[in-house]
Amino acid sequence: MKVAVLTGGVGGAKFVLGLQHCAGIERLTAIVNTGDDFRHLGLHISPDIDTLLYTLSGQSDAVQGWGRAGERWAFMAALKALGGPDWFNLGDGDLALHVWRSDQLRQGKTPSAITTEIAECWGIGATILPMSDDPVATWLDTDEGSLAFQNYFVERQCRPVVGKIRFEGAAGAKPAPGVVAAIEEADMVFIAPSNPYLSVDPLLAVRDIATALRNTAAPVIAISPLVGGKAVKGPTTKLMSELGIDPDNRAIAAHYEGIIDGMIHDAGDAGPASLPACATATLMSDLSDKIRVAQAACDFARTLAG
Ligand code: FO1
Repeated sequence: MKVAVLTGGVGGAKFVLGLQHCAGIERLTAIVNTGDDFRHLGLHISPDIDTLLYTLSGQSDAVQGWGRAGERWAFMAALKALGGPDWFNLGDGDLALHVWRSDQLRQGKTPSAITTEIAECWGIGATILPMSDDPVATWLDTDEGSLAFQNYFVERQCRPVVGKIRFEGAAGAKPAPGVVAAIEEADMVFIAPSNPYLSVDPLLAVRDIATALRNTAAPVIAISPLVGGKAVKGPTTKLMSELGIDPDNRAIAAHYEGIIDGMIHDAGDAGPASLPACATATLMSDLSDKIRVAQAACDFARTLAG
């Protein structure tokens, strides 16, 4: 079975880890949001790609979700002592990845080629593809002005009230090599339980990705990020309220209309009435939860496959 999954952020990475352990998947391709990417201290940082690389290679900080387990922080302490910016935390080991990626980019390699090399180096079986090798940047128009994603998310801790979300560069961005083929060849496609508006919409803003999803004969299933009416982590429901959207699964299904054929949602929440849905416990605390949710998603997708 060939599986493609669109993902971004910590919740998405957990689901992809579950898929990586599911029986019967011979090819797994994760297509990852790069709207969160930014330049910081002269380095190119690609947080959602790195969260997935760390998670799938067993190196992630399980409590934090992002960054590496057992990280050291000598660089940040030295940076702070210099009066440098300390709102974005770069662990010593994590820093090596940003320095390496930035150097490879300067030498003319593409983000997708660099990601493939790192995934191979760390023994990751799944294919990890940035959504595009072209720059796309998520911006939020807020009551504090226009903020780049990481300034909104990390520096301002999602406190500003959001009026509009923009994906700069998306209109002219091409999918990275392999992205469209992974969707076209997949037997099932998943949209991971990532924030629909911040983590998945940048992917859908790349026209050829949205077209491939609309045209595929394979079932496309979204896993709702809501558990008990709230996102496990992050600002999903706060954002939905600010954008005038009811924070429930019906609204998320409507948001993905024309893209998805079904939804997996938490058993504690009402499902959407507009399309086939499967209720299960979707909280993914340990590895067995992640595998169980991923397996439920595969089983449900099979029931929808033509
Ligand atoms: N998230 C935070 O909330 N605070 C941080 O200081 C932080 C640092 C960081 C460093 C490297 C990296 O790859 C990710 C990091 N993240 C941090 C997570 C990141 O901001 C992600 O964009 C979000 O988790 C949304 O997906």
